[in-house]
Amino acid sequence: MSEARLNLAVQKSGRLAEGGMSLLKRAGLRFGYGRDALHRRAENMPLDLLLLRDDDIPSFVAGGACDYGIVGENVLYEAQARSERYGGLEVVLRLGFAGCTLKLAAPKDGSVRGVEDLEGRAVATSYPGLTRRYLEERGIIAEIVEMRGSVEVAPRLGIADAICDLVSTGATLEANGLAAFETVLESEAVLIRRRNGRNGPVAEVAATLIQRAEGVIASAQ
Ligand code: PRT
Ligand code: ZN
Repeated sequence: MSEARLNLAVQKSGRLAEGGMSLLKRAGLRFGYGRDALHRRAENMPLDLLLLRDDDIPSFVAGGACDYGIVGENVLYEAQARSERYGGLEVVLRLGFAGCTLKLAAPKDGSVRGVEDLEGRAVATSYPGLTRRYLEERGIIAEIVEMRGSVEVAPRLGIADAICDLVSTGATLEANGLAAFETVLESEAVLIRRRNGRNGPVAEVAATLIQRAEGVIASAQ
């Protein structure tokens, strides 16, 4: 019955989806259809995938709807910075893909060159929890402007003096005349779970999955 199957949350589509599915397949899992578009059923292990927006994965795991999840550290730590609800989540394994860095950046030709220049200024970001905490720890009081996307256009439009956004190649910053001056967080895809998750057969399935994933990651290095 479904009670004895492990529920694993993965991103439905996006930068984590491909790497996540590839890892699971290299770990030997074969997937068929699930009972609806949200689910996929492993054919050779008692495991079901839930296909979700990455931002929803910490909620599903914290709430118990999923036992494990694959998510970026940026999304996990932002959730934890915002709410105590996520305090019971832990990283089981770093997965070695979807690497990126959350960085503070500002217009190349402007007056913001370092964190201390942000005092009394506005910072646009999709990561208000991590950004606020980073600045507060350094004694900087700045206005945080929360944006869901296109954060890099905020300085040009006069909405903010700086941004705090994910960077991988740096091309987006460059194209918008921005330069990074501080690293807030190094991130990669991780496997997460609740600290007090289900025991019994489901925990045994999880242990097998983790062992196989470790093997795949080690052989890729
Ligand atoms: O629909 P859903 O909500 O699930 O997906 P999404 O659009 O929120 O996420 P997606 O698929 O874009 O990213 C998922 C995860 O991939 C992120 O949470 C990170 O953990 C990781 N990741 C790795 C990145 C990047 N690299 C990245 N470069 N996520 C976003 N970016 C964006 C960044 O925000 C900026 O706009 O790419 C741009 C910068 O890239 P460069 O190469 O120009 O520096
Ligand atoms: Zn998202």
